[in-house]
Amino acid sequence: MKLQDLKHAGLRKWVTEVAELTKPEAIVICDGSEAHYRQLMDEMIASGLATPLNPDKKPGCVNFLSDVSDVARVENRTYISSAKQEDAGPTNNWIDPVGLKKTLNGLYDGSMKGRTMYVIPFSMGPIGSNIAKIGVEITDSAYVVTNMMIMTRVGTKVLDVLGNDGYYVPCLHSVGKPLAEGESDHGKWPCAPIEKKYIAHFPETREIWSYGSGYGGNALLGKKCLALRIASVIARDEGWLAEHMLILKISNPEGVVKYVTAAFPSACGKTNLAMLVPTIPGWKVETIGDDIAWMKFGKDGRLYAINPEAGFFGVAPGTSKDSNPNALIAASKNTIFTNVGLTEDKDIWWEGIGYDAPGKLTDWTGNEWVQNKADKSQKPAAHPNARFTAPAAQCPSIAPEWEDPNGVPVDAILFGGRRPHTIPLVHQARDWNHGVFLGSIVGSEITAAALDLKVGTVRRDPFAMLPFCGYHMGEYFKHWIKIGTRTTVDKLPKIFYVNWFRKTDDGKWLWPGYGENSRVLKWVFEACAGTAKSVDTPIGIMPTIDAIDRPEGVSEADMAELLKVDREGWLKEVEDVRANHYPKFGEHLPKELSHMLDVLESNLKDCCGGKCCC
Ligand code: OXD
Ligand code: MN
Repeated sequence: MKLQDLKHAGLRKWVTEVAELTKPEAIVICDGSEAHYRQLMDEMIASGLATPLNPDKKPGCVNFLSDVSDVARVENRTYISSAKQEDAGPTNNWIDPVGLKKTLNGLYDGSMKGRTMYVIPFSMGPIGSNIAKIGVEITDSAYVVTNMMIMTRVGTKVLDVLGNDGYYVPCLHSVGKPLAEGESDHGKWPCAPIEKKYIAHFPETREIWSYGSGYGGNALLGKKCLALRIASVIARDEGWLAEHMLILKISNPEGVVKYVTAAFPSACGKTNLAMLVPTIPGWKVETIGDDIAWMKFGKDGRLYAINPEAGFFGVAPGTSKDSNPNALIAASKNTIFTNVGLTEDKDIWWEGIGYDAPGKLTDWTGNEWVQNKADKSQKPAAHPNARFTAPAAQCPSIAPEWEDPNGVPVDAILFGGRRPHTIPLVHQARDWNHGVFLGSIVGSEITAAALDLKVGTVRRDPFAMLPFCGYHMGEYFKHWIKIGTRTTVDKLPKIFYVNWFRKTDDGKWLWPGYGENSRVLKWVFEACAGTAKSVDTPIGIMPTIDAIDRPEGVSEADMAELLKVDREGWLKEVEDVRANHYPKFGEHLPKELSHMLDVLESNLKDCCGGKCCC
C-alpha cells in the first residue's frame, strides 16, 4: 500500500509532513500481513540485527540484542508536556511543550535518513470495539513494527475502521540514528545516547513523540504511552478507567465465574498472577490480559474491562515451569526475545529459568558466557529486563472471551505491592472510597540499596500508575472517587489489597506465592459471592483464620501472622502517608482520602482502647 492510497486525508497529511521532516529513504504503510512480518524479520536476520532460534526448539522465534544504553523504560527521560506544569502534577517530569517540540523537531530533522519510515495503523482493543482506540505509529524501526504486530492489532483492517476521517492518536517514533549514504547499522541496535532520548506526551493534543530509544515501552507506543499515559487523560475526560492492571477469570468447581483485575507495581508478578495455575482442585484461572485494563460502564451499570493489547511483553528472567508454565508455552513459538542468553544450539536461557545453563552461552552483550555458580558476582547471561514478546492467543490459559469487544464485567479489583511487613495477605475495602484509599497508598518496600532510597522504606506507587498517569495524580484519585458515584453500590467491583510478599524477621517467605495464590483468589471470589468467612477489623474486612486453606509449609502460626492486624506497623503506615505521601498532592488530594486516613488512624487507636481484635 502506498501513501497516496491512504483514504484518511488528515493521516495522509501528517505522514507527509513527518516524512518531509525526518527524510526517510522510503515509506511503507504496514498492512498487518503475515508476509510483511516475515519479510521484515528476514531483513533483520540478514542484516545481523536478529538471530533466528533453533526451529526444532523455538519455531518462528528470534533474539535481538539491544544497545547497553537501551535496555528499559527511561523514566527520567519520559515527559508529560502539558501546557501548564500544574496539570502534570508532582510525580511526572514536565517540560514546556513549546520548547520541547522545538527541541524534538530539531532532532527529528533528518533523523530517518537512510532508513525506511513505517506507518503502523493499530487498534488498542478488539478492532471496532467501542472500548478500543486507534493509534498510528510512525517509526523507523522494523523491530518496533514486528513487536507492534504481536502486541496490537495492526493493518488495513484498522484503516477500514478509521475510514476517511476517524480519530486516531498520532504516535511518532524515531530511533534517532540517521544513516549516512552507504552506511549501515552493521547488525548493531540503533539508538541515540541517553541524554538525547525523549519519551514525550502532549496530553492536550493527545500526541506522543518518542526519540532515541528502540526498546519496549519507550518505542512500542501503543503500550505505556497510549494505553496508559494518554488513555488515562482520555478516560478522565470520558468517564472511564485506563489502568495498569491484569485481568483474569476465575471459575469455581461449579463453573461460576468472576472477573478480577489487579494493579501491582512493575516487577511484582502481574504476568504470573494473570496466568496462574491453581493448586486448589476444581478451580480454574484463565487469562484476559497481563498488564493493562480499560474499564468502561456497560448499560447495566457494571464496569466492563478489555485488554487493549494482543500480546505479552513479559520479563524473561525468573520465568520458569514453576513460576509461570503458561508464559513459557506462550513464548515457545513465534516469539521475539530481546536480550536473553543463547545456547550453542540457539535456544534461549535466562537466570531463573529453572535449570542450569547448558554449556557455553552467548550473553546479552554478545560475549561468550559460562555459568559459574561459585562466582556470586558473575554478571547475568540475560539482562534482568530481558523480554519475550509473545502472541496472547498462544497462551494455554487464555480465556475464550479475551477478545470480546464488550469486555468482561469486573467483580473485584486487587491492589498490591512487595511489602515484607505490615500489610496482611489479603484484606477487603469496606466500600469504594476505602478501596480508592488502598489504591492510593500502594507501594513496595525498597530492598536494594542501589536505589537512592533508604532500604526498608516504602516507595509509594499509587494504583501502580506512578510512571504511567498522564496528568496530576491528585486529580486521578478524584477521578476514581467520581467513578464510584456513577453507579449503584451493588454494581461496583469490590476492592481488595493483597500481599504475597510477607517475610519473617529472619527473611524467609511466609507465603509460597505463585499457584498457591489461588487460595487467596478463592477467598476474593467468595467475598464477591457473599459466602466468604470474614471479620471486620480496624483496617478493613479480613478472612477469619480458617477462611483460607493453608498450603503445605504454612503453619497455623504463619497464617495468624499473615492475617494479623499489625497495629504498630499500620500506625507507622498512617504516619508515613500523612507526612510524606499525601502532602505531595497538595490541594488536589481529594478530601475523601484524607478522611479515610483519619478513619484508619482512629480505628487503630480505638482498637487498642478496648475493642482490640488484633
Ligand atoms: C512493564 C512495566 O513493562 O510495567 O509492563 O514496566
Ligand atoms: Mn507494566
